[in-house]
Amino acid sequence: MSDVTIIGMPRSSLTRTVRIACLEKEIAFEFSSRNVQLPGQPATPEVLHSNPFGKVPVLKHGSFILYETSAICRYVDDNFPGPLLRPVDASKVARMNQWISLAMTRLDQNIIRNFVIPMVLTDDAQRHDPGFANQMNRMADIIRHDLSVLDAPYADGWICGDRFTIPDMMIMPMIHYLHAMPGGPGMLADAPNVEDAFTRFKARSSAAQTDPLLPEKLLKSA
Ligand SMILES: N[C@@H](CCC(=O)N[C@@H](CS)C(=O)NCC(=O)O)C(=O)O
Repeated sequence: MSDVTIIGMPRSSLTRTVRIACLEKEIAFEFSSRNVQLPGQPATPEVLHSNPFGKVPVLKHGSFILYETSAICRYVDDNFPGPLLRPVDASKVARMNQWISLAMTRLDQNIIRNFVIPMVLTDDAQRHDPGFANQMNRMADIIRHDLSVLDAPYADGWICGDRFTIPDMMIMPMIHYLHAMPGGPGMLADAPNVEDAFTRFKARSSAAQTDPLLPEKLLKSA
């Protein structure tokens, strides 16, 4: 039995990020969604016990408990043998940290919180409300801008060059959700290097093993 457990929700993109990090690092771990709140529900006592902010993912390694996606990914990379999830050169590590920060503070907000989640949670009547449509169009413009910025570094394969690193593990699950939304494939078509990276991401074993398997109903409703 492994002494590493990832606690989270199968459809949480950040939980997926840390599961991908563990798979890419080739470490044995358990994934547990037991007693984790359903989306939109208050945090459960079990989650609050591990993270007083009530969020997932959480990593447990023996008696060590860690929350915050970027901290977990770096811990996994730094504390276990296995393939490096970061570049080697110091300036490239600094660049990777830039992308990690951007993924966590901007892309997660713009793509997941301010576009995907409202699109999925809004019912048909609200979705056709002009105010909501305008807001989503504004977000789509911001996301198009963000993708255009990412497109340049992705010309090298992944965001930090030819190695699949931690920010890719954050960004690609977000792109997976974006791609499932109305207008998403069009936004990606305008960022062909990001689109190409997404195609290669889907072919990775770590991506297949963590696929959120979005139900047809959810996609149709979006
Ligand atoms: N800053 C945190 C954010 C974690 C977060 O917002 N997780 C979401 C799932 S992706 C969550 O726990 N949502 C459940 C809730 O808010 O009750 C991190 O980087 O891990």
